[in-house]
Amino acid sequence: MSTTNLAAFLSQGAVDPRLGELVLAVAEGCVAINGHVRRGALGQAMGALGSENVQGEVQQKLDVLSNDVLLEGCAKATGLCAMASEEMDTIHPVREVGAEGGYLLLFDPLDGSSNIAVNVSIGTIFSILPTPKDSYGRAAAEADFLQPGRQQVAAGYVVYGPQTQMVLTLGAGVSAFTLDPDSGDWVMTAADIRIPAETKEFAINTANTRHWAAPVSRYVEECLAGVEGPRGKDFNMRWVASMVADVHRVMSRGGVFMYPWDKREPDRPGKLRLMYEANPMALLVEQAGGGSFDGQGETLDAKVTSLHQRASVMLGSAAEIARLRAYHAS
Ligand code: AHM
Ligand code: MG
Repeated sequence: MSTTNLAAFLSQGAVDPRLGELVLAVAEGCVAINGHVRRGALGQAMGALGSENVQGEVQQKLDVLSNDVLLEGCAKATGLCAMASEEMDTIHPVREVGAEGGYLLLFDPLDGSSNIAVNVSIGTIFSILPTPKDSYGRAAAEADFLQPGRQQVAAGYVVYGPQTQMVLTLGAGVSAFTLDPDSGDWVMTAADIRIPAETKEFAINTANTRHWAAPVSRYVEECLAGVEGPRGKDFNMRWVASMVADVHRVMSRGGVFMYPWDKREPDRPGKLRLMYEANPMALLVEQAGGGSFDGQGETLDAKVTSLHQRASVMLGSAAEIARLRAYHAS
């Protein structure tokens, strides 16, 4: 096991020091969030707030607390120009974009909110975009954020599970860091993570079976048919209902994670949000040799029209995503 810590990893030659500083600020914020998560009912962070976010979801105390931690902690990163979050209607400006450009940070501060009360793994998801050239010398605007996921210069998540781990890409491979509870250091515990191409596991909320589109139904039915079916092997189904935990399992041992479009709200592309859920996860999965698909094309190429845009999400092992893509095409 390597003992490279996150700060040393980020200070390697090719990484822009201001990007490294920003990722470290996110990581520090996540240490603070981790503290609140670990204290649970012993602290002040459990329960609902009574307010709703821009998506009309009831906010938990931990959602808002985590958002505040990241807003305050990341603002000190000198290259950061503005932030956006699942929990805020509009962007949070930090400083004007300098002559050499800067960064935009997006996050879902506390993913898997429905699992807070039941002590099941939850997480933080983040995405970092460059400021567009035409923003240099002025304050960043919301329109500056509306870049396809392909433009991300970094993406990651932290899972608050039995261990607290950060999985990170700077656009060239994926590494994992485990938070050492004694030293408070993020210690590199996996480098060049590769998602196995083949799998026997899928993750989807099967309570929505009757609402699915035909290609998704076909895919799941074939998995369920097991060794007697067209796949010729038995599958396992897993659904934590925290995207971070479900994607972390895919990262660790392969599989496919789906929250696809369904017929409940035909005009809504999906439940999950493109910019701070689907895109960062899609970049991580792609960098680990997997694939992503939104029912039409690759998630990372999806056109972005609004900050809180929803997306149909299918990601994981390359062969499974290719199969889902083929089913959607036929
Ligand atoms: P959140 O960001 O408000 O926590 O919502 C996103 C979560 C994902 O983590 C998870 O995959 C999904 O919602 C679970 O949805 P459902 O309860 O419909 O299964
Ligand atoms: Mg979320």
